Amino acid sequence: MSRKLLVLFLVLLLAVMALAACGGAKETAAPTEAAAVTSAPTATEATAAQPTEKPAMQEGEGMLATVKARGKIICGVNQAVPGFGFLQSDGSFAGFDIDFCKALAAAVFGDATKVEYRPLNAKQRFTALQAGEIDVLIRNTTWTLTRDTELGANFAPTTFYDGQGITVRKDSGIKTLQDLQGASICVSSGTTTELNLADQMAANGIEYTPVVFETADETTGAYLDGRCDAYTTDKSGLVARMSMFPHPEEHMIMDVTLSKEPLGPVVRQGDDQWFDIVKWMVFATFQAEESGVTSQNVDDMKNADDPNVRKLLGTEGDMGAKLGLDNDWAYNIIKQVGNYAEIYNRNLGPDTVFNLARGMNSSYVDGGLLYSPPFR
Ligand SMILES: N[C@@H](CCC(=O)N[C@@H](CS)C(=O)NCC(=O)O)C(=O)O
Repeated sequence: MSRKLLVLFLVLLLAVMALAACGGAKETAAPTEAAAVTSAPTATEATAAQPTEKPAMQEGEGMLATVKARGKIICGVNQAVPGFGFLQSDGSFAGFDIDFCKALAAAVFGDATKVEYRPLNAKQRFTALQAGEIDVLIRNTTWTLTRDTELGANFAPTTFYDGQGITVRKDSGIKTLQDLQGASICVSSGTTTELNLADQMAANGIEYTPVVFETADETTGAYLDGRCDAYTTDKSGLVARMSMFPHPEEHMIMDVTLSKEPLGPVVRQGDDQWFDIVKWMVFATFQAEESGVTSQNVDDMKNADDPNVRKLLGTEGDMGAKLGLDNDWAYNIIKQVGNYAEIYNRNLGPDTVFNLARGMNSSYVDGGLLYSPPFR
């Protein structure tokens, strides 16, 4: 097959896949192998940022080399969830997930600003990842077996342990799942949310009508317009979106959790070095919190006696070189973006409108689930 024909074939294949993804609850995306080495345009590009000088993935080249040659990381993000991934009125992106994009840039370039953000809705994200349009997806994405296998994704450590919840109007009288018998429920397509809802309602024998939309704006807009009795997504998303409601005090998050939603960064399968870099970028933020290293004291901590801290910060050993990075990669993350607690508090902590309790998202030393393997 000539190159032209091959490109045409891939474009058609991706277009068909994108259409299929719009169809229903089952999650679909292009086969990884065909898509991973091409930068052929897909349905996602209509809403994505302008094409970059260099596509995300070059054939026969590792991701780290590709990213370094380009001079920035292309991070697939959310633009509609305040506190996590949000496009602000000045055109900049902010949030917990956004800070992990910055941390990756700090690790790779020693400069947290070297990021291009690609806003993606739920359905677009895996196609964009597989097509090589983004280097990493950091967008309230749940780790599931299907995504880890059939969707050709590799999941870095969970950065936010979440669960699915339901928002209703306080005056609706709805309190339990059973109260949703016969209700209409607004939900976003291409999400675990849509699938969990179907499973949980069926398991509990509750008849309901899903009212499905592509974006958070449409989903919450329909709920606020009274087209649904309830609105469901990750609890983090419920809190985040409620902060945008005209009258948040009229709504409440029900005391039910429909699922486990471990959220974290995702890369394409097929590049172990890049996967390692993204994993250890996350671990560096966990370890820094555990060891008491912050953006404020990181310079002094370089001279700490603790061998773990010395290795983390590159005073001792060659941890960076093992990842293909400079030895001050983790120092740069902590100095420029902060440890996990700093990232959490900046975006979601007591001084924000969200004021989310750390709960499971605490270090294991504080009874939470965040645990870094040893830096050695
Ligand atoms: N964590 C779930 C849900 C993630 C998700 O995309 N949630 C929607 C509902 S709030 C969202 O963020 N939408 C933002 C948008 O695309 O406008 C998943 O990975 O499937």
